[in-house]
Amino acid sequence: MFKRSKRFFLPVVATLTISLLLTACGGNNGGTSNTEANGGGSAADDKPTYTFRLAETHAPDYPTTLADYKFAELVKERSDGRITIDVFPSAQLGEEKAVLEQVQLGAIEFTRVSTGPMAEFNQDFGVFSLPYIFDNDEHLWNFLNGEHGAKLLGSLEDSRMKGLAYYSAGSRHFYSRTPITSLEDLQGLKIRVQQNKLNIDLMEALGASATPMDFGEVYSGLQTGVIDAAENNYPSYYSTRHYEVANHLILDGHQRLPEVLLISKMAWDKLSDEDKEIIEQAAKDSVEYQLEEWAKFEHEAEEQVRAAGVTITEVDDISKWQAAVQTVIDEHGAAYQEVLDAIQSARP
Ligand code: GTR
Repeated sequence: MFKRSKRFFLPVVATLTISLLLTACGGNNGGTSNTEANGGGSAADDKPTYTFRLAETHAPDYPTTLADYKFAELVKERSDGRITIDVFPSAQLGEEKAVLEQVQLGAIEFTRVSTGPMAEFNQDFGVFSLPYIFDNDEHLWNFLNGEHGAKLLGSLEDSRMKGLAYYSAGSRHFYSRTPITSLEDLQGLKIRVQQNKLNIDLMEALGASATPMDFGEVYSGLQTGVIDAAENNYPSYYSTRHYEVANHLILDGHQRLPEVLLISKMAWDKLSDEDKEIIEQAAKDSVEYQLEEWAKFEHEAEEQVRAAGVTITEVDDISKWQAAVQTVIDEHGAAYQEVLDAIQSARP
């Protein structure tokens, strides 16, 4: 597994900022400068060629990154080589929140992100951050594959993005530097959360306090004690090596946040119907592959952290945890009532 590196992240961000400024100062007006540079009918049959960028926070061998590569490969193949999507893993183009801002501006064309930080860009996506609303992956996928899952992806157009597909991310659990074997052990802990306001209320309801922080800062945050704990799924816990610095895990499964593959609306609006169809279909066709890779890696990640000696506690009675966070549902649930009803009826 690769440990996320920030070494070449700063120069990339600086370059991006400069090119954004140049764009704002009267360069091309679309933000998809590669598109402009390479487009415009260079091919014999007068179809445009494009080179796009896709930002991914995870390491090159992580299941979402593998799916990004698969997606890019399908697009290349089906466009007869006209559309190239270069995948930039390991947060080379920035952390998720910064990337989403750039996607809105059209400076980055594609990204794969978690629905956690998406909530700050499109309130509808906040529903996924509500605690304990899905029983298992089957429940989640029944919902995602239904009418409301598609509607949510569609709603991204209001946020200057276009949702292409969901990927799997299992469920999230707490892990800490200090032993956590019960809800009581969470009391008073400083817990890193994804940048999303709902998470702040959620941590408070559990008796802890939330520290929003970029994903790439969590390892050192745990190592130096800036935070006591964090939460994520098995694959992220393993891939980032957070288990080395926070080796107590409690399997409460408070959130099941799917991942989203999306394109900037600015890039999308410039595409021909034929190219839109190629991209949408390739995204859909990459899902099965992601699910397979996810299942394999989730299993491997669990085995590896167990082998590394992490203390793992199963929660016998989750109703106590659910009762503790009922205030969050009471406070935020009304805004999502229709979707929550759909989630309820997607229960297998
Ligand atoms: C992971 C997710 C990442 C990132 C991360 C986080 O599960 O795949 O995209 O959002 O969580 O906690 O920041």
